[in-house]
Amino acid sequence: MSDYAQNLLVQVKAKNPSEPEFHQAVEEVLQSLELVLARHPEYRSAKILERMVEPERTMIFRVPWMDDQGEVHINRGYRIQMNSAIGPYKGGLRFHPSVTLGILKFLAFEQVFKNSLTSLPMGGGKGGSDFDPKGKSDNEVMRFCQSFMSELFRHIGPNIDVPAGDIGVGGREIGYLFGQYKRLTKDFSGVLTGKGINWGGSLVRPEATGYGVVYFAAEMLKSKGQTLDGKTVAVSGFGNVAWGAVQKATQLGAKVVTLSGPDGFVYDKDGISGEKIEYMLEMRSSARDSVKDFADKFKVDFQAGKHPWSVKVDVALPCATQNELNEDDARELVKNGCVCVTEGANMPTTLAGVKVFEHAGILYSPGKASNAGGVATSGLEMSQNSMRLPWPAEEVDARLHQIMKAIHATCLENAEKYGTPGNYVNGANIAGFLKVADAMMDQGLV
Ligand code: NDP
Ligand code: 2IT
Repeated sequence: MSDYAQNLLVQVKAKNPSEPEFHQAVEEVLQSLELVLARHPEYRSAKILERMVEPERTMIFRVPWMDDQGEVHINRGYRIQMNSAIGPYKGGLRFHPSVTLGILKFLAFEQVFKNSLTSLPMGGGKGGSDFDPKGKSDNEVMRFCQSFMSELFRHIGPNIDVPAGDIGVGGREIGYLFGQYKRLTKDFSGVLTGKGINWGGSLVRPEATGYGVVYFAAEMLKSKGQTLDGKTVAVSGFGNVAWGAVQKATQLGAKVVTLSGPDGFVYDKDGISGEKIEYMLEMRSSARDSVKDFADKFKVDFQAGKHPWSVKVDVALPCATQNELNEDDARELVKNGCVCVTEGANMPTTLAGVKVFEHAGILYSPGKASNAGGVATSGLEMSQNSMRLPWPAEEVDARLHQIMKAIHATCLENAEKYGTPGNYVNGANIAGFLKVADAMMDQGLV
Protein backbone atom coordinates (compact mmCIF):
# COMPACT_ATOMS: atom_id res chain seq x y z
CA MET A 1 0.00 0.00 0.00
CA SER A 2 1.12 3.59 -0.61
CA ASP A 3 2.18 5.80 2.31
CA TYR A 4 -1.08 7.71 1.94
CA ALA A 5 -3.29 4.61 2.26
CA GLN A 6 -1.11 3.18 5.02
CA ASN A 7 -1.37 6.41 7.03
CA LEU A 8 -5.10 6.59 6.56
CA LEU A 9 -5.47 3.03 7.84
CA VAL A 10 -3.29 3.82 10.87
CA GLN A 11 -5.54 6.82 11.61
CA VAL A 12 -8.71 4.76 11.24
CA LYS A 13 -7.35 2.14 13.65
CA ALA A 14 -6.23 4.76 16.19
CA LYS A 15 -9.51 6.66 16.05
CA ASN A 16 -11.72 3.56 16.14
CA PRO A 17 -10.03 1.14 18.56
CA SER A 18 -11.59 -2.27 19.25
CA GLU A 19 -13.34 -2.35 15.87
CA PRO A 20 -11.34 -5.03 13.99
CA GLU A 21 -14.09 -5.80 11.46
CA PHE A 22 -14.33 -2.13 10.52
CA HIS A 23 -10.54 -1.94 10.08
CA GLN A 24 -10.67 -5.05 7.88
CA ALA A 25 -13.38 -3.63 5.61
CA VAL A 26 -11.54 -0.31 5.26
CA GLU A 27 -8.22 -2.04 4.51
CA GLU A 28 -9.75 -4.07 1.70
CA VAL A 29 -11.31 -1.00 0.09
CA LEU A 30 -8.15 1.13 0.46
CA GLN A 31 -6.09 -1.53 -1.33
CA SER A 32 -8.38 -1.32 -4.36
CA LEU A 33 -8.77 2.45 -4.36
CA GLU A 34 -5.04 3.12 -4.65
CA LEU A 35 -5.49 2.38 -8.34
CA VAL A 36 -8.08 5.17 -8.61
CA LEU A 37 -6.29 7.73 -6.44
CA ALA A 38 -3.16 7.39 -8.56
CA ARG A 39 -5.17 8.58 -11.58
CA HIS A 40 -7.47 11.03 -9.79
CA PRO A 41 -5.60 13.23 -7.28
CA GLU A 42 -8.73 15.42 -6.94
CA TYR A 43 -10.39 12.82 -4.69
CA ARG A 44 -7.35 12.87 -2.45
CA SER A 45 -7.18 16.64 -2.11
CA ALA A 46 -10.94 16.78 -1.37
CA LYS A 47 -10.29 14.15 1.36
CA ILE A 48 -13.11 12.02 0.04
CA LEU A 49 -11.75 8.83 1.64
CA GLU A 50 -11.16 10.50 5.00
CA ARG A 51 -14.81 11.60 4.87
CA MET A 52 -16.12 8.21 3.80
CA VAL A 53 -14.62 6.37 6.80
CA GLU A 54 -16.43 8.73 9.20
CA PRO A 55 -20.19 8.02 9.56
CA GLU A 56 -22.38 11.04 8.86
CA ARG A 57 -24.25 10.25 12.08
CA THR A 58 -24.34 7.45 14.69
CA MET A 59 -27.18 6.77 17.12
CA ILE A 60 -26.65 4.54 20.19
CA PHE A 61 -29.59 4.04 22.51
CA ARG A 62 -31.03 2.06 25.42
CA VAL A 63 -33.63 -0.62 24.64
CA PRO A 64 -35.46 -1.77 27.80
CA TRP A 65 -37.99 -4.59 27.50
CA MET A 66 -39.77 -7.10 29.71
CA ASP A 67 -39.72 -10.88 29.25
CA ASP A 68 -42.70 -13.21 29.71
CA GLN A 69 -41.80 -13.75 33.38
CA GLY A 70 -41.89 -10.01 34.10
CA GLU A 71 -38.11 -9.61 34.30
CA VAL A 72 -36.63 -6.41 32.83
CA HIS A 73 -33.78 -6.60 30.27
CA ILE A 74 -31.67 -3.83 28.77
CA ASN A 75 -30.10 -4.11 25.32
CA ARG A 76 -28.17 -1.60 23.27
CA GLY A 77 -29.62 -0.32 19.98
CA TYR A 78 -27.70 1.30 17.12
CA ARG A 79 -28.20 3.00 13.78
CA ILE A 80 -25.21 4.09 11.71
CA GLN A 81 -26.07 6.62 8.97
CA MET A 82 -22.90 6.23 6.95
CA ASN A 83 -23.34 8.08 3.66
CA SER A 84 -26.27 9.84 1.99
CA ALA A 85 -24.49 11.21 -1.10
CA ILE A 86 -26.61 9.27 -3.62
CA GLY A 87 -29.86 8.67 -1.72
CA PRO A 88 -31.52 8.13 1.67
CA TYR A 89 -29.58 5.85 4.04
CA LYS A 90 -30.50 2.23 3.32
CA GLY A 91 -29.43 -0.99 4.99
CA GLY A 92 -30.52 -3.75 7.31
CA LEU A 93 -30.93 -4.25 11.04
CA ARG A 94 -29.07 -7.11 12.74
CA PHE A 95 -30.25 -8.65 16.02
CA HIS A 96 -27.54 -10.99 17.32
CA PRO A 97 -25.65 -11.20 20.64
CA SER A 98 -22.34 -10.62 18.77
CA VAL A 99 -23.43 -7.16 17.54
CA THR A 100 -21.05 -4.30 18.41
CA LEU A 101 -20.54 -0.78 17.09
CA GLY A 102 -17.54 -1.99 15.04
CA ILE A 103 -19.50 -4.78 13.36
CA LEU A 104 -22.29 -2.40 12.38
CA LYS A 105 -19.77 0.16 11.10
CA PHE A 106 -18.13 -2.45 8.87
CA LEU A 107 -21.56 -3.41 7.56
CA ALA A 108 -22.60 0.23 7.01
CA PHE A 109 -19.32 0.95 5.20
CA GLU A 110 -19.76 -2.05 2.88
CA GLN A 111 -23.37 -1.05 2.29
CA VAL A 112 -22.34 2.32 0.81
CA PHE A 113 -20.39 0.63 -2.01
CA LYS A 114 -22.95 -2.14 -2.46
CA ASN A 115 -25.89 0.23 -2.78
CA SER A 116 -23.97 2.34 -5.27
CA LEU A 117 -23.35 -0.78 -7.41
CA THR A 118 -27.08 -1.55 -7.63
CA SER A 119 -27.53 1.60 -9.79
CA LEU A 120 -30.51 2.59 -7.57
CA PRO A 121 -30.55 5.86 -5.57
CA MET A 122 -29.70 4.54 -2.09
CA GLY A 123 -27.14 5.77 0.45
CA GLY A 124 -25.67 3.42 3.05
CA GLY A 125 -26.57 2.64 6.65
CA LYS A 126 -26.86 -0.25 9.10
CA GLY A 127 -28.24 -0.82 12.57
CA GLY A 128 -29.31 -3.40 15.08
CA SER A 129 -28.88 -4.61 18.60
CA ASP A 130 -27.07 -7.16 20.77
CA PHE A 131 -30.51 -8.66 21.51
CA ASP A 132 -30.48 -12.47 21.15
CA PRO A 133 -33.67 -13.73 19.47
CA LYS A 134 -32.71 -17.35 20.25
CA GLY A 135 -35.33 -19.02 22.41
CA LYS A 136 -37.51 -15.88 22.73
CA SER A 137 -41.30 -16.06 22.41
CA ASP A 138 -43.20 -14.05 19.75
CA ASN A 139 -44.43 -11.71 22.50
CA GLU A 140 -40.92 -11.09 23.77
CA VAL A 141 -39.69 -10.34 20.26
CA MET A 142 -42.66 -7.98 19.76
CA ARG A 143 -41.98 -6.08 22.99
CA PHE A 144 -38.31 -5.78 22.09
CA CYS A 145 -39.11 -4.50 18.56
CA GLN A 146 -41.61 -1.97 19.92
CA SER A 147 -39.07 -0.64 22.41
CA PHE A 148 -36.33 -0.51 19.74
CA MET A 149 -38.61 1.46 17.36
CA SER A 150 -39.71 3.82 20.15
CA GLU A 151 -36.29 5.44 19.79
CA LEU A 152 -35.42 4.62 16.18
CA PHE A 153 -38.55 6.28 14.71
CA ARG A 154 -37.08 9.77 15.34
CA HIS A 155 -34.18 9.07 13.03
CA ILE A 156 -35.77 7.33 10.02
CA GLY A 157 -38.33 8.03 7.30
CA PRO A 158 -39.09 7.00 3.70
CA ASN A 159 -36.88 9.85 2.37
CA ILE A 160 -34.38 9.82 5.25
CA ASP A 161 -33.37 6.31 6.22
CA VAL A 162 -35.05 3.02 5.29
CA PRO A 163 -34.01 -0.01 7.38
CA ALA A 164 -34.66 -3.67 6.45
CA GLY A 165 -33.72 -7.15 7.71
CA ASP A 166 -30.36 -8.83 8.26
CA ILE A 167 -29.28 -11.62 10.64
CA GLY A 168 -32.05 -12.23 13.18
CA VAL A 169 -34.46 -9.78 11.52
CA GLY A 170 -36.99 -11.25 9.07
CA GLY A 171 -40.64 -10.72 8.16
CA ARG A 172 -41.94 -11.12 11.73
CA GLU A 173 -39.60 -8.48 13.18
CA ILE A 174 -40.19 -6.04 10.29
CA GLY A 175 -43.94 -6.38 11.00
CA TYR A 176 -43.61 -5.47 14.68
CA LEU A 177 -41.22 -2.61 13.86
CA PHE A 178 -43.55 -1.23 11.17
CA GLY A 179 -46.59 -1.42 13.44
CA GLN A 180 -44.84 0.59 16.14
CA TYR A 181 -43.50 3.17 13.64
CA LYS A 182 -47.01 3.73 12.31
CA ARG A 183 -48.45 4.06 15.78
CA LEU A 184 -45.88 6.68 16.77
CA THR A 185 -46.01 8.75 13.57
CA LYS A 186 -49.50 8.10 12.10
CA ASP A 187 -47.64 7.68 8.82
CA PHE A 188 -48.24 4.64 6.56
CA SER A 189 -45.18 4.79 4.36
CA GLY A 190 -42.34 2.78 2.88
CA VAL A 191 -40.13 3.42 5.89
CA LEU A 192 -38.98 -0.20 6.08
CA THR A 193 -38.46 -2.84 3.39
CA GLY A 194 -39.08 -6.55 3.64
CA LYS A 195 -42.69 -5.77 4.59
CA GLY A 196 -45.53 -8.29 4.29
CA ILE A 197 -47.14 -8.62 0.87
CA ASN A 198 -50.51 -7.32 2.11
CA TRP A 199 -49.06 -4.11 3.53
CA GLY A 200 -46.57 -2.77 1.02
CA GLY A 201 -43.99 -5.54 0.69
CA SER A 202 -42.53 -6.67 -2.62
CA LEU A 203 -42.88 -10.13 -4.09
CA VAL A 204 -39.49 -11.91 -4.36
CA ARG A 205 -37.86 -9.77 -1.59
CA PRO A 206 -37.54 -12.81 0.73
CA GLU A 207 -35.78 -14.82 -1.99
CA ALA A 208 -33.89 -11.90 -3.53
CA THR A 209 -30.49 -12.02 -1.80
CA GLY A 210 -29.99 -15.74 -2.41
CA TYR A 211 -31.35 -15.62 -5.97
CA GLY A 212 -29.06 -12.67 -6.70
CA VAL A 213 -26.03 -14.56 -5.37
CA VAL A 214 -26.73 -17.45 -7.71
CA TYR A 215 -27.45 -15.17 -10.71
CA PHE A 216 -24.06 -13.57 -10.01
CA ALA A 217 -22.31 -16.97 -9.72
CA ALA A 218 -23.86 -18.00 -13.05
CA GLU A 219 -22.43 -14.85 -14.69
CA MET A 220 -18.99 -15.53 -13.21
CA LEU A 221 -19.00 -19.10 -14.55
CA LYS A 222 -20.32 -17.88 -17.91
CA SER A 223 -17.27 -15.60 -18.24
CA LYS A 224 -15.25 -18.84 -18.33
CA GLY A 225 -17.66 -20.64 -20.66
CA GLN A 226 -19.23 -22.71 -17.85
CA THR A 227 -22.68 -23.08 -16.24
CA LEU A 228 -24.06 -24.14 -12.87
CA ASP A 229 -25.78 -27.16 -14.40
CA GLY A 230 -24.25 -30.32 -12.92
CA LYS A 231 -21.97 -28.46 -10.50
CA THR A 232 -21.61 -29.48 -6.85
CA VAL A 233 -22.10 -26.58 -4.43
CA ALA A 234 -21.27 -25.94 -0.75
CA VAL A 235 -23.54 -23.44 1.01
CA SER A 236 -22.92 -22.22 4.59
CA GLY A 237 -25.59 -20.88 6.94
CA PHE A 238 -29.23 -21.95 6.92
CA GLY A 239 -30.91 -18.54 7.13
CA ASN A 240 -32.62 -16.24 4.66
CA VAL A 241 -29.71 -15.89 2.23
CA ALA A 242 -28.77 -19.59 2.29
CA TRP A 243 -32.44 -20.54 1.67
CA GLY A 244 -32.74 -18.39 -1.48
CA ALA A 245 -29.35 -19.55 -2.76
CA VAL A 246 -30.16 -23.25 -2.34
CA GLN A 247 -33.49 -22.80 -4.17
CA LYS A 248 -32.05 -21.00 -7.18
CA ALA A 249 -28.89 -23.14 -7.47
CA THR A 250 -31.05 -26.26 -7.44
CA GLN A 251 -33.41 -24.79 -10.07
CA LEU A 252 -30.40 -24.13 -12.32
CA GLY A 253 -29.31 -27.78 -12.12
CA ALA A 254 -26.65 -27.63 -9.43
CA LYS A 255 -26.46 -30.02 -6.47
CA VAL A 256 -26.14 -28.28 -3.08
CA VAL A 257 -24.53 -30.70 -0.61
CA THR A 258 -23.98 -28.65 2.57
CA LEU A 259 -25.65 -26.24 5.02
CA SER A 260 -24.17 -25.00 8.29
CA GLY A 261 -25.11 -23.44 11.61
CA PRO A 262 -23.38 -22.40 14.81
CA ASP A 263 -23.34 -26.11 15.82
CA GLY A 264 -21.59 -27.54 12.71
CA PHE A 265 -22.44 -28.52 9.13
CA VAL A 266 -24.54 -31.14 7.35
CA TYR A 267 -23.37 -33.07 4.29
CA ASP A 268 -26.17 -34.37 2.09
CA LYS A 269 -24.65 -36.30 -0.79
CA ASP A 270 -27.99 -36.57 -2.63
CA GLY A 271 -28.44 -32.80 -2.74
CA ILE A 272 -30.77 -30.43 -0.86
CA SER A 273 -34.02 -30.00 -2.78
CA GLY A 274 -37.83 -30.12 -2.42
CA GLU A 275 -39.09 -30.59 1.14
CA LYS A 276 -35.55 -30.23 2.48
CA ILE A 277 -35.52 -26.59 1.30
CA GLU A 278 -38.93 -26.05 2.94
CA TYR A 279 -37.51 -27.44 6.16
CA MET A 280 -34.86 -24.68 6.20
CA LEU A 281 -37.66 -22.19 6.92
CA GLU A 282 -38.85 -24.29 9.84
CA MET A 283 -35.34 -24.52 11.26
CA ARG A 284 -34.92 -20.76 11.11
CA SER A 285 -38.26 -19.96 12.73
CA SER A 286 -37.75 -22.59 15.45
CA ALA A 287 -35.16 -20.26 17.07
CA ARG A 288 -33.22 -23.37 18.12
CA ASP A 289 -30.12 -22.33 16.17
CA SER A 290 -29.26 -25.89 15.21
CA VAL A 291 -28.54 -27.39 11.81
CA LYS A 292 -28.19 -30.84 13.36
CA ASP A 293 -32.01 -30.94 13.31
CA PHE A 294 -31.73 -31.24 9.51
CA ALA A 295 -29.29 -34.16 9.74
CA ASP A 296 -31.54 -35.95 12.25
CA LYS A 297 -34.68 -35.46 10.15
CA PHE A 298 -33.24 -36.45 6.78
CA LYS A 299 -30.66 -38.97 8.07
CA VAL A 300 -27.65 -37.28 6.55
CA ASP A 301 -24.11 -36.75 7.79
CA PHE A 302 -23.47 -34.10 10.50
CA GLN A 303 -20.04 -32.80 11.54
CA ALA A 304 -20.12 -30.94 14.85
CA GLY A 305 -18.23 -27.67 15.28
CA LYS A 306 -16.93 -27.55 11.69
CA HIS A 307 -17.37 -25.35 8.62
CA PRO A 308 -18.30 -26.99 5.29
CA TRP A 309 -15.14 -25.90 3.40
CA SER A 310 -13.39 -29.28 3.55
CA VAL A 311 -15.98 -30.89 1.27
CA LYS A 312 -15.00 -31.40 -2.39
CA VAL A 313 -17.15 -28.99 -4.43
CA ASP A 314 -16.99 -26.95 -7.65
CA VAL A 315 -18.63 -23.83 -6.21
CA ALA A 316 -18.73 -22.35 -2.68
CA LEU A 317 -21.41 -19.90 -1.50
CA PRO A 318 -20.62 -18.62 2.02
CA CYS A 319 -23.99 -17.30 3.28
CA ALA A 320 -23.72 -17.27 7.11
CA THR A 321 -21.65 -14.46 8.58
CA GLN A 322 -18.38 -12.45 8.57
CA ASN A 323 -14.99 -14.19 8.72
CA GLU A 324 -16.41 -17.71 8.47
CA LEU A 325 -13.87 -18.74 5.80
CA ASN A 326 -10.18 -18.31 6.70
CA GLU A 327 -6.86 -18.87 4.93
CA ASP A 328 -6.75 -22.61 5.67
CA ASP A 329 -10.35 -23.05 4.50
CA ALA A 330 -9.51 -21.20 1.29
CA ARG A 331 -6.50 -23.47 0.66
CA GLU A 332 -8.63 -26.54 1.27
CA LEU A 333 -11.28 -25.38 -1.21
CA VAL A 334 -8.66 -24.63 -3.88
CA LYS A 335 -6.88 -27.96 -3.26
CA ASN A 336 -10.17 -29.81 -3.73
CA GLY A 337 -10.77 -28.18 -7.13
CA CYS A 338 -13.25 -25.42 -6.28
CA VAL A 339 -13.40 -23.01 -9.26
CA CYS A 340 -15.78 -20.31 -8.03
CA VAL A 341 -16.45 -18.63 -4.66
CA THR A 342 -19.41 -16.25 -4.64
CA GLU A 343 -20.10 -14.52 -1.32
CA GLY A 344 -23.68 -14.33 -0.01
CA ALA A 345 -22.81 -13.09 3.48
CA ASN A 346 -21.06 -9.77 4.15
CA MET A 347 -17.26 -10.21 4.35
CA PRO A 348 -17.36 -13.98 5.05
CA THR A 349 -13.76 -14.46 3.84
CA THR A 350 -10.79 -13.14 5.84
CA LEU A 351 -8.27 -10.89 4.03
CA ALA A 352 -5.74 -13.77 4.03
CA GLY A 353 -8.39 -16.10 2.58
CA VAL A 354 -9.09 -13.68 -0.26
CA LYS A 355 -5.35 -13.60 -1.11
CA VAL A 356 -5.38 -17.41 -1.44
CA PHE A 357 -8.21 -17.24 -4.02
CA GLU A 358 -6.47 -14.42 -5.90
CA HIS A 359 -3.15 -16.29 -6.09
CA ALA A 360 -4.89 -19.48 -7.20
CA GLY A 361 -6.58 -17.49 -9.97
CA ILE A 362 -10.04 -18.91 -9.27
CA LEU A 363 -13.26 -16.89 -9.65
CA TYR A 364 -13.94 -14.95 -6.44
CA SER A 365 -16.53 -12.24 -5.79
CA PRO A 366 -16.95 -10.08 -2.65
CA GLY A 367 -20.32 -9.92 -0.91
CA LYS A 368 -20.79 -6.25 -1.69
CA ALA A 369 -21.15 -7.22 -5.35
CA SER A 370 -22.72 -10.68 -5.25
CA ASN A 371 -25.18 -10.20 -2.37
CA ALA A 372 -26.47 -6.83 -3.62
CA GLY A 373 -29.66 -8.45 -4.92
CA GLY A 374 -31.28 -8.17 -1.48
CA VAL A 375 -30.90 -4.44 -1.12
CA ALA A 376 -31.56 -3.95 -4.85
CA THR A 377 -34.95 -5.61 -4.40
CA SER A 378 -35.49 -3.44 -1.33
CA GLY A 379 -34.92 -0.53 -3.71
CA LEU A 380 -37.56 -2.00 -6.02
CA GLU A 381 -39.91 -2.25 -3.01
CA MET A 382 -39.33 1.48 -2.37
CA SER A 383 -40.17 2.24 -6.02
CA GLN A 384 -43.41 0.25 -5.79
CA ASN A 385 -44.31 2.03 -2.51
CA SER A 386 -43.72 5.44 -4.12
CA MET A 387 -45.85 4.50 -7.12
CA ARG A 388 -48.43 2.79 -4.87
CA LEU A 389 -48.43 -0.01 -7.41
CA PRO A 390 -47.23 -3.57 -6.74
CA TRP A 391 -45.38 -5.41 -9.51
CA PRO A 392 -45.91 -9.10 -10.32
CA ALA A 393 -43.21 -11.55 -9.20
CA GLU A 394 -41.98 -12.04 -12.78
CA GLU A 395 -41.30 -8.33 -13.16
CA VAL A 396 -39.41 -8.04 -9.86
CA ASP A 397 -37.38 -11.18 -10.63
CA ALA A 398 -36.55 -9.99 -14.16
CA ARG A 399 -35.34 -6.62 -12.80
CA LEU A 400 -33.30 -8.37 -10.08
CA HIS A 401 -31.70 -10.64 -12.68
CA GLN A 402 -30.88 -7.70 -14.92
CA ILE A 403 -29.37 -5.74 -12.00
CA MET A 404 -27.11 -8.68 -11.02
CA LYS A 405 -25.92 -9.07 -14.61
CA ALA A 406 -25.20 -5.33 -14.77
CA ILE A 407 -23.24 -5.39 -11.47
CA HIS A 408 -21.21 -8.31 -12.80
CA ALA A 409 -20.42 -6.48 -16.04
CA THR A 410 -19.53 -3.26 -14.13
CA CYS A 411 -17.11 -5.16 -11.87
CA LEU A 412 -15.30 -6.73 -14.81
CA GLU A 413 -15.20 -3.46 -16.78
CA ASN A 414 -13.69 -1.48 -13.90
CA ALA A 415 -11.25 -4.23 -12.96
CA GLU A 416 -9.99 -4.19 -16.54
CA LYS A 417 -9.95 -0.40 -16.84
CA TYR A 418 -7.78 -0.07 -13.74
CA GLY A 419 -5.31 -2.76 -14.76
CA THR A 420 -6.43 -5.84 -12.81
CA PRO A 421 -8.61 -7.87 -15.22
CA GLY A 422 -10.83 -10.47 -13.56
CA ASN A 423 -10.39 -8.98 -10.06
CA TYR A 424 -13.96 -8.59 -8.79
CA VAL A 425 -12.81 -7.04 -5.50
CA ASN A 426 -11.12 -4.12 -7.25
CA GLY A 427 -13.92 -3.81 -9.79
CA ALA A 428 -16.63 -3.64 -7.11
CA ASN A 429 -14.74 -1.24 -4.84
CA ILE A 430 -13.78 1.10 -7.67
CA ALA A 431 -17.19 1.23 -9.37
CA GLY A 432 -19.01 1.59 -6.04
CA PHE A 433 -16.62 4.34 -4.95
CA LEU A 434 -16.64 6.46 -8.13
CA LYS A 435 -20.37 7.15 -8.11
CA VAL A 436 -20.44 8.12 -4.43
CA ALA A 437 -17.20 10.13 -4.64
CA ASP A 438 -18.44 12.13 -7.63
CA ALA A 439 -21.73 12.88 -5.85
CA MET A 440 -19.79 14.07 -2.80
CA MET A 441 -17.62 16.30 -4.99
CA ASP A 442 -20.78 17.78 -6.59
CA GLN A 443 -22.38 18.48 -3.22
CA GLY A 444 -19.48 20.44 -1.70
CA LEU A 445 -17.83 19.96 1.66
CA VAL A 446 -20.41 17.75 3.42
P1 NDP B 1 -30.36 -15.20 9.05
O1 NDP B 1 -30.58 -14.71 10.44
O2 NDP B 1 -31.51 -15.59 8.24
O3 NDP B 1 -29.30 -16.38 9.06
C1 NDP B 1 -27.97 -16.18 9.47
C2 NDP B 1 -27.20 -17.49 9.49
O4 NDP B 1 -25.85 -17.29 9.92
C3 NDP B 1 -27.78 -18.44 10.48
O5 NDP B 1 -27.46 -19.73 10.09
C4 NDP B 1 -27.02 -17.96 11.73
O6 NDP B 1 -27.08 -18.77 12.80
C5 NDP B 1 -25.63 -17.86 11.23
N1 NDP B 1 -24.86 -16.94 12.07
C6 NDP B 1 -25.12 -15.64 12.32
N2 NDP B 1 -24.20 -15.08 13.11
C7 NDP B 1 -23.33 -16.06 13.41
C8 NDP B 1 -22.15 -16.10 14.20
N3 NDP B 1 -21.68 -15.01 14.84
N4 NDP B 1 -21.50 -17.28 14.26
C9 NDP B 1 -21.95 -18.37 13.59
N5 NDP B 1 -23.08 -18.38 12.83
C10 NDP B 1 -23.74 -17.25 12.74
O7 NDP B 1 -29.52 -14.06 8.32
P2 NDP B 1 -29.38 -13.77 6.77
O8 NDP B 1 -29.45 -15.02 5.99
O9 NDP B 1 -30.28 -12.66 6.46
O10 NDP B 1 -27.89 -13.20 6.71
C11 NDP B 1 -26.75 -14.03 6.44
C12 NDP B 1 -25.62 -13.17 5.90
O11 NDP B 1 -26.04 -12.53 4.69
C13 NDP B 1 -25.14 -12.04 6.81
O12 NDP B 1 -23.76 -11.82 6.59
C14 NDP B 1 -25.92 -10.84 6.28
O13 NDP B 1 -25.29 -9.62 6.60
C15 NDP B 1 -25.88 -11.13 4.79
N6 NDP B 1 -26.89 -10.47 3.95
C16 NDP B 1 -28.22 -10.54 4.22
C17 NDP B 1 -29.14 -9.95 3.37
C18 NDP B 1 -30.61 -10.06 3.59
O14 NDP B 1 -31.34 -9.46 2.78
N7 NDP B 1 -31.10 -10.78 4.57
C19 NDP B 1 -28.70 -9.18 2.22
C20 NDP B 1 -27.28 -9.21 1.98
C21 NDP B 1 -26.43 -9.83 2.84
P3 NDP B 1 -27.53 -18.01 14.18
O15 NDP B 1 -28.77 -18.75 14.47
O16 NDP B 1 -26.40 -18.18 15.12
O17 NDP B 1 -27.81 -16.56 13.91
O1 2IT C 1 -26.61 -6.55 3.87
C1 2IT C 1 -27.61 -6.20 3.19
O2 2IT C 1 -27.50 -5.76 2.05
C2 2IT C 1 -28.94 -6.39 3.79
N1 2IT C 1 -29.04 -6.91 4.89
C3 2IT C 1 -30.17 -5.93 3.05
C4 2IT C 1 -30.39 -4.45 3.28
C5 2IT C 1 -31.67 -3.88 2.73
O3 2IT C 1 -31.88 -2.68 2.97
O4 2IT C 1 -32.45 -4.58 2.07
